[in-house]
Amino acid sequence: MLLLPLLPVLLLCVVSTSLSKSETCENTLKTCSVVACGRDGRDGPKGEKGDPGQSLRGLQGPPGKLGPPGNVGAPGMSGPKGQKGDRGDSKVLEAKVANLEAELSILKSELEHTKKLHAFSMGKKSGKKLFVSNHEMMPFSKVKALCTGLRGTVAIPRNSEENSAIQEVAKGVAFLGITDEMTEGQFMYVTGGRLTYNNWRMNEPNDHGLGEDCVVIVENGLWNDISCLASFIAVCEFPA
Ligand code: MAN
Ligand code: CA
Ligand code: CA
Repeated sequence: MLLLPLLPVLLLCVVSTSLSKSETCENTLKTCSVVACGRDGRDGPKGEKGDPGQSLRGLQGPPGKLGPPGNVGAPGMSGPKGQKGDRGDSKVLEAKVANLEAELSILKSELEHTKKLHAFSMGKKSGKKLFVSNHEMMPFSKVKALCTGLRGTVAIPRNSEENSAIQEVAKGVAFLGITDEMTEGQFMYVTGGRLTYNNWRMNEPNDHGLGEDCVVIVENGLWNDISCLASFIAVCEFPA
């Protein structure tokens, strides 16, 4: 029904196509709205890339790593001016030094005098060691610490005279600065070196019981080896 009005045009197209074989389909399309041409042509070339799409953006990612530290800044401004100092008068300073030296000289001679008086009061004999005791009983380690703290050492008799002096000062059983803690049976001075004088009691040293590595001077001035952990009178010695 609808084709009816187009019938003359269709007829014309079929006629013109059959009349000229060289006439292209393209040209035919210019003149004809409906065409009955030859077979389908090949695919055309690929078209240009299209514009980006309009779909939703993805979620924002996590922050990036901390960048490297910046350069050191320029030095700050200098601070305010300080208060005016004392007058650097060298004459005043020289006088102060002279006064201090004079005072020091007096103090030195006073100290020497005090030391002499003190030694005399302690019964110190000229050219002889000084043995001192507070008559306190304590283990050997405490005696050592006490004497070194007083810039002295534990009493050591190097001869019978010193042995008697220690015996008199101690007025009881006292530790001597002698042990065989290093090598059993080899008694040494705490200040170093092997014994050059001894006054052992008969049958001593015997390293009795669990062992005895310290030495005491007993009331009659004789020596006995004894436990270092037992407590006896502390006697310290100070140089002659
Ligand atoms: C006795 C003797 C000593 C020993 C003491 C220990 O007096 O065997 O040699 O040191 O006991 O207490
Ligand atoms: Ca011993
Ligand atoms: Ca003993």
